[in-house]
Amino acid sequence: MIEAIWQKYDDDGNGTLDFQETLKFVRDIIDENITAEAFQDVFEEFDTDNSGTIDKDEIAVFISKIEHMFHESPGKSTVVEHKAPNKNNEGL
Ligand SMILES: [Ca+2]
Ligand SMILES: [Ca+2]
Repeated sequence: MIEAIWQKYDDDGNGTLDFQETLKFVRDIIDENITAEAFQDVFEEFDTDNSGTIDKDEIAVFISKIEHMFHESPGKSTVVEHKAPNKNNEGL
């Protein structure tokens, strides 16, 4: 997954995502209307070594937190939304 992100968003191919590249990624997957100002704080939070770029270790943390934001289930990984018994084998 991370490799795919890099291929898509590391525009200059230098192996890290700079602010603009990361912003593009975030706009695509989280919030297309997020402002650069609003994202600045997020970027700095995840740029844990303060290099000014996001490397693959940093994006891994980022993604895990994003996923947590999206699936706000408290800790349980077993998500069974469709409890209805599959009576007639239709629908899949
Ligand atoms: Ca780059
Ligand atoms: Ca960094």
